[in-house]
Formats: sequence, structure tokens, C-alpha cells
Amino acid sequence: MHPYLNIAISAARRAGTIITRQLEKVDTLEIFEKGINDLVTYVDRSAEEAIMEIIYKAYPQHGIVAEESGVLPGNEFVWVIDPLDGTLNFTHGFPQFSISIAVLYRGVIEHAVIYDPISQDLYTASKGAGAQLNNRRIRVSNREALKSALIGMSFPCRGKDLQPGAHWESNSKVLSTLIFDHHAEPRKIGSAALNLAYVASGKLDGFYESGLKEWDIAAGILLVREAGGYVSDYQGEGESLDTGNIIAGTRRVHRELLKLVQENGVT
Ligand code: 2AM
Ligand code: CA
Repeated sequence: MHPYLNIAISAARRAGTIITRQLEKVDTLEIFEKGINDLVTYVDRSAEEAIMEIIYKAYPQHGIVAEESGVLPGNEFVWVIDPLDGTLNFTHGFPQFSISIAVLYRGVIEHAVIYDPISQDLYTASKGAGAQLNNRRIRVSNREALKSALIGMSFPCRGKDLQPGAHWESNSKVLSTLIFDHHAEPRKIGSAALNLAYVASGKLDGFYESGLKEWDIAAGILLVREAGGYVSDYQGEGESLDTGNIIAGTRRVHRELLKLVQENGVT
């Protein structure tokens, strides 16, 4: 195993311990609202500090981009960190959240870890070396079409997206087509990283969401690709890391989801 992946795993597990220890006390947690439905607690912050401490100890020259700390410049290696993806779920004690850590070299995602501290499921991938769940090789599902597929998704529900309008209408059309035409089952789980880990391990057949940040999706993109899946933005060729819009799935499911999103003008 690559030493960077080992460090990422130690950091994710350490953050997981910090997060689960606080889980029974969520009722008393002080919650700060960064925006509507965009929360942060001291748990996010202390998990992120613990992750950064482990990385800096091993690789003080590397750069870091982290949800709560922002950009900390370094050399050509950059660690992209979400210490708690699914903070809203966490504050409700709803057990769907994760820690996401990716290592990029010159902008290319080389290593990925997504850790679910509740199930203690550890998803890992290194570029060209496949994806694993708890050290066992994983692959995307063999779903050949949207028909009866299980699709992770989210509505636009932050900032300007809350105003009724085209954004909402195009998203609703995609959703109703999925349900009524394809008899697919949508799932809104609330952690983009976990959605991608679920696609990589075949629990979901596909996933789409817009307006995400690089720490939500960097690790998940590599996981899905190394598990034999497809990932793109809403143009079909661009890199989701840059646009924050993502479609992931098996080859066929990705293709059909992309068509659906484009036909309905989702941006
Ligand atoms: P978070 O829990 O780390 O904030 C839910 O649809 C997904 O969107 C989660 O992965 C959540 O990550 C993310 N999210 C929440 N607020 C966001 C924001 N303001 N910008 C981008 N992503 C956000
Ligand atoms: Ca996040």
C-alpha cells in the first residue's frame, strides 16, 4: 500500500473516533450556520485539526485544501479533506456521514479514502490499483439501464437555489422522469462522499448532484473510476472537481443520467 494512503487511512480513522465519541452528545452541540442548510460544529473543526496534524507530521511540505481551513499552500501534492461530510445528518444523529480524504499530484487525484465511522467501512483507492472496501476489491454494480436502478441524488437546497425557478423545475423533471418513466428509486442520503462510495461498491447504481465542493467529491471520483464506473460533470466531458456538478454510475447508468440531466437543462 502506498505510504500516502496509509497516512490518509490513519487520519480518517482518527477523525472517525473523534466524531463517533461526540455522537451521543449531539443534542448539546453548538451549531453554527455558514449558510442555510450549511452547518459547522466544533466536531467538524476538531476532526479536521486531527487529520491535518497527522498529514503535516508526515508531509510538512505538502499543500492542504480543507472544508473548514481553506487553502494552505505547499508543494505539488495537495490533500483535499472533508472532515465530516454530512454534517446536517450528524447533528440529527442520522447515521449517514463520512470522512473524505484525497491526495492530488499536480491536480490529478492519486489516492482516496472515504470512511464511514458508524459502520467502520473503509473505502480506499489508488490510481491504477483498483478500489477496495475493507481491503477487498470492489466494483460498481452491473446495472445496464436506469430501469429499477437505485440512484443517489440531491435537490438544490442552498443559497440562491432556494428561490423557486428554473433550477428547481429542471431538477424536478429529472426526478419525476426517473420515478415515473424509468421506475428508478431515488435516494437522498445527505453525504456526497458516501453516495460515491456506495456507487463504487455497487450499493447504488448511480448518483448526481450539483453545486458541490472539491472536498465533497475528490476521493469519491477516484473510487468510482477505480471500481470501473464513470464520472463526469453535466457537460459529459469536464472534470467535476472544477464545476462541482457530478454524475457517476455504471457505464450505461452514467450515460442515461447524463442524457436526462442535459435534456432537462439542469445546471
Ligand atoms: P457537508 O455535510 O460537509 O456540508 C449534501 O447534499 C451534500 O452537500 C453533503 O456532501 C454536504 O457536505 C454538501 N454541502 C452542504 N453544504 C454545502 C455548500 N454550501 N456547498 C457545497 N456543498 C455543500
Ligand atoms: Ca462536505
